[in-house]
This record gives sequence, C-alpha cells and structure tokens, in this order.
Amino acid sequence: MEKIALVTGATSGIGKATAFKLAEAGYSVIITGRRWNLLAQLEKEIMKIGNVLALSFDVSNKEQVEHAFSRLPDEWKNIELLVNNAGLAAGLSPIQNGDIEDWETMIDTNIKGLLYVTTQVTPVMIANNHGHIVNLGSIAGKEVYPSGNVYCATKYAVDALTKAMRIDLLEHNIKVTSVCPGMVETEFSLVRFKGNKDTAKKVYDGIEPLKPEDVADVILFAVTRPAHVNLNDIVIMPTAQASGVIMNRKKQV
Ligand code: NDP
Ligand code: 8X3
Repeated sequence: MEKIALVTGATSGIGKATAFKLAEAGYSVIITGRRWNLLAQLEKEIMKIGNVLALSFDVSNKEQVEHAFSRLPDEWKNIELLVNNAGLAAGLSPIQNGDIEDWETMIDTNIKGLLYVTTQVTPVMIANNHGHIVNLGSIAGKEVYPSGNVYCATKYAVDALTKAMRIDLLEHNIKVTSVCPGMVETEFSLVRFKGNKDTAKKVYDGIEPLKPEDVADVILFAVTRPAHVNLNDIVIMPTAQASGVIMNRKKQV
C-alpha cells in the first residue's frame, strides 16, 4: 500500500534531506515551504526517485495552511507520516535586549505553525487509526543556553507538545516522536543572523557539526520501526558538542 509523508520546511537543511530519504525509502512525499522556486526545483529532483507533490505555504499563517490542505488532491489526502520540521531561530540576544518581532516570528513558526499543520493531519490519522508524527525539537529544548531564551522556549514547547500529543493520540494508535539535534550545518545560522554569512560560519568554527543527512537517517530509522515500537525522544549531537554550549573546538591553524 502507498505510504504518504508530509514534510514541512523541505526547501532546505534537515527537511530537504528527510524528503529525499523518505522518497528513496518508497514514501510518496508532500514537500512544503514558502520558497516556491526551491520547492519546484526539489519536486523535479525527487520526481526522479518517486511520487512527490509540492505545496507552498507559510506554516505561521493559519489561512494559508487551511487553504493549502483544502486543495490537497484526493490521492494525497491519506497522510500516514507528518514530519513537523519547519522552524527557525531569529536573533541571539540577552532577553533584556530581545527583539519582540523576532520573538513573535519564532513563536508563530515553531509553536503555532506546528499546531496549525498538525491539526490538518490528525483527522485522517484518527480515521485510519494509524499514523506517525515526528516533531523536530532541539538540544535547545532540553537545556537553555545564554541568549537562547525565546528560541529555547519554543523548543521546550515542542517537547511539551510532543508528550501531550503522545498522550492524547494514544487511543488512536498514532505514534509521536521527537528528534532533537545539536548543531546541524544548514541555513539555520544564516537565518538566525539575518543573512550574515561570517557570523553564521563562526558558529561551526573548529567543530564538525552534524549534516542534515545525519538527522534524516535518524528520522528514517524512527519511522521504519515495527508497528508495536515507538521511539519517544531522540537526542542526536555532533561528537564535538556535549551540551548546548560545551564544544570541543579545535584551534584553527
Ligand atoms: P533551515 O533554515 O535550513 O530550514 C528551515 C526550513 O523551515 C526551510 O525549509 C524553511 O523553508 C522552513 N520554514 C521556516 N519558516 C517557515 C514558515 N514560516 N513557513 C513554512 N516553512 C518555513 O534549518 P534546519 O534544517 O536546520 O531546521 C529545521 C528544523 O530543525 C527547525 O525546526 C530547527 O529549529 C530544527 N533544528 C535545527 C538545528 C540546527 O542546528 N540546524 C538543531 C536543532 C533543531 P522556507 O524558507 O522556504 O519557508
Ligand atoms: C538549534 C540548535 O544549539 O543552535 O536548535 O540552538 S542550537
């Protein structure tokens, strides 16, 4: 039987790598994101491997999310796997200097966006008495680090929502997993530092961060366990990172 997965934030980083891995594993994949040009390009690439459908919407915009799902073709409605990956950090400042717009962007995307999308997908999973939701948490949702404040809070919220979903959806046989990475080299830092390439690059100075594919491998592993097995919570770190802020940085020579 055809397995349909929906990956939010598939235009870059972890979401893009996950979409490829799922397609390679035989899933029909719905890829989403705001940047239509990147989605269209990705759609062409994944088409060489399997079935793919691109849907462009902003997860933080409830009307856009509802509209996108309302025009999902019938043959794509039976979503079995949702990967709630779209998310971002905006800024890195002590709370007393924080930018309220940045806070709202993170809360609207990482918490409200995840809820808007999940609400669209759970009815079909409940009707099928079957499904799996994977939420992208973070090491930032396990320990707060200096100036991480609101970003960390959004990922703590993802942790709470993951646990809450697991309880509430239990009677409907829906698995819920959180995957919580440490540093992964993606567009994440470029977005956090508003396009400042030098500052973004410094985040990874002297350490080998995770690659998006490392995280995608773990997601694929989690979603391919037998029906009676669920992985609740997975923390995946670069070997050179012991906690949110403790790194083994090699001196540059
Ligand atoms: P990227 O910036 O590379 O990718 C983020 C993706 O999210 C993009 O595809 C982007 O698409 C999408 N996105 C962001 N905002 C929105 C929005 N409002 N509506 C729809 N899509 C949106 O970052 P990562 O791959 O690193 O991040 C993926 C997830 O992993 C995030 O939830 C992040 O918090 C989490 N994470 C990342 C870590 C890291 O170190 N990189 C570590 C731990 C967790 P588009 O711009 O096209 O809309
Ligand atoms: C992203 C990881 O440590 O940069 O969630 O906040 S971190």
